[in-house]
Amino acid sequence: MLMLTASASSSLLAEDGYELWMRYRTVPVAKQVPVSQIVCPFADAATLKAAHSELKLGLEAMNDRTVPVVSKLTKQDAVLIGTPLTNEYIAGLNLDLRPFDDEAFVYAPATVNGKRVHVITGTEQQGVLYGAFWFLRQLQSGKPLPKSRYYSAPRYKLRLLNHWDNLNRSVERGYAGQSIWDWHKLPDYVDPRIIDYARANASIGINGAVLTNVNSNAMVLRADYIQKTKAIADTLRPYGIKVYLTGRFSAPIELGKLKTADPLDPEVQQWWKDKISEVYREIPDFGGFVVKANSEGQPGPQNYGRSHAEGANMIADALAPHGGILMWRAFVYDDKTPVDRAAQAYKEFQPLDGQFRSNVIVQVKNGPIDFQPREPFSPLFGALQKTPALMEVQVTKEYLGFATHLAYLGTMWQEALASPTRRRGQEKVLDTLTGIAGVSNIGSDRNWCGSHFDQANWYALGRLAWDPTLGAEKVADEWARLTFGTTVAKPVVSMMMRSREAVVDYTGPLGLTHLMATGHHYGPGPWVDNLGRADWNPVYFHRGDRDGIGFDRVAAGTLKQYAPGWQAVWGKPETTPENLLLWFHHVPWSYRLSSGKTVWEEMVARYTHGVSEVISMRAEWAKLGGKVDAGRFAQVTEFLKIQEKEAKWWRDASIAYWQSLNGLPLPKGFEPPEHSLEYYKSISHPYAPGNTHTG
Ligand code: BDP
Repeated sequence: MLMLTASASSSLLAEDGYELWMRYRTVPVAKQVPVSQIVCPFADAATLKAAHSELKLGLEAMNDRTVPVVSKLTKQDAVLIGTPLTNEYIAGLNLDLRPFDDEAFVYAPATVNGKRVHVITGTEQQGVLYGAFWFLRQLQSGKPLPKSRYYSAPRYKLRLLNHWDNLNRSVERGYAGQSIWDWHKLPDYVDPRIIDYARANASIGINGAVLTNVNSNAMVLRADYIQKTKAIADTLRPYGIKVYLTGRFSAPIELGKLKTADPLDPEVQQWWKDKISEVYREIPDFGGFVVKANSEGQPGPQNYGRSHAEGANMIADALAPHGGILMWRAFVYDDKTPVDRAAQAYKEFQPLDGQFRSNVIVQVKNGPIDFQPREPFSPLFGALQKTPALMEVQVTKEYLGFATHLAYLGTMWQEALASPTRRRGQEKVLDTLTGIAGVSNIGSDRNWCGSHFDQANWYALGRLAWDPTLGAEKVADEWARLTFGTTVAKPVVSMMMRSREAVVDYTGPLGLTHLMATGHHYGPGPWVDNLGRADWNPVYFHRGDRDGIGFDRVAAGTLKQYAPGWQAVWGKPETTPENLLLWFHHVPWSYRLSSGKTVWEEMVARYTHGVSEVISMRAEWAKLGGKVDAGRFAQVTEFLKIQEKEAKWWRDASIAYWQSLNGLPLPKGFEPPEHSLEYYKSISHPYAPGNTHTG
């Protein structure tokens, strides 16, 4: 097995970020937790092996001494790992684990045969592995070990990464190089990096990976590709990570040479049954499919006059005998331009509630439009009462500055997760979910995510899917301690906690949305009005003109999709929180806000504030020189410089455009845009990364 090189005393040598948050560095002797041996009698069981290998790697590096893996307890300060069935010492302790979830773990300090030991156990090996990572995290981040039994279980069963990776290794909306799945060399060669990918995921509790793009390719279901997927599944299995694929609805035509993909056609149904059985013959624990149907040109049941439920149920029926699940995406919009695109998902899916098979899960983006820097939560959360829902968030920063902008997304996801639905008592969005799926930001770049800080978003996905009540700040603190070290955690967390709001401010304050340039979505394009469909154009979303700005979603009827409690809050501009004002209302430029400023004055102030936040993040980071290794320090420094330049670009281009509509002067004390609107409109980035969308 490939192991990361943990260099004991090199904390200030240039690092490249490959180790992610699993940087095991020597702890000062006075702060070390002594560990003499790892007692694991069933050392060859695959998942236990992953657990003891990780403990050995981490403990040896942190304590700078050898820690053998043994089957007999012979020394003080041993770590005992295993389930009661695989470790007799643990069985002897008679810990009652029966009610526990099979992924839960227990840590208990104990005395066995007169020796002080740390016990890491669970009913299943998977829990033991999670416990091992937790134990290392505690030591690495300088946190004390609990003095009595500690128990942790994941809140959700489904904690998934969705890779938007194509079979040619390009990654849709990927800013970190190529896909980590090297389909061409698979199955004969499996890049050892996949093991490190698995370790990283297991360390934060992610238990499933959808390998392929939602804009899918039927070929992944061809026999030779099933072998390739099997090779990945075999590699991820010891780490408790199941493999899923995206299912192309028209695969029976493209691969099976049938004339139709109509879900009610018996031949089509048989094709899916046979194909799915073939997959399960090779990969008995295959997780299932994600399907994007009748959305952005993808085929689906509506092509045959059938509903989303009829389409989903047909594939779900074929998966059911094997225990597979179907995640059917609610990100749909039909061919006609709607009154409000934000209303589409609810409009199509809410009426289908109750019509889906029990192994169908509707996968809903966190907001009603499309991963924008700020949106209210989707009205489908809480409205689907008979259908399980999965929240889909975008870890890759398509709309928040690609890899170069520092934007910690934990705060954004927390905002959605912690929102009350106002439908049933104290219910929050997080109470309505069966899982969380994150669109991956992982690629072949040495640092995995394209930037060091973007690793935090991968980390936060796993941690919040394990426990959505953890809080973004706590997660940021954990990540910062593990990734940059305990001494710099405070300033790093402070940068992270402000970062997303800074992006909101310099790209679209007060609830503005969908203002980016066409296709690649890099940089501002609020003026765009010439795309094939009205609801692809930023002008459709902001509705700005000479007199006012904002989308009146009360008049559009969209507000009615939310519970009456929200209708009361968001129904009037005066009661709507200002950060969503222009999302729900069209107001005159002269509309006054609580600050006493007009909407126009407030917008200019916020755009400007967004830029100054980046300037201040740069200053905060600059102070960490010498406290963070030179390699990562330099890259973050350069990226923050890019972010400042681009934040100013967003601000200036947006202000120039709004002025061209409203003809208003800039409020006193604010710098005018550096260039003319024509200049900003002329900027083009034909080769911006991640733009492989062909749908
Ligand atoms: C949009 C992306 C597009 C995806 C789509 C989706 O721009 O590349 O295919 O989401 O989620 O935000 O299906």
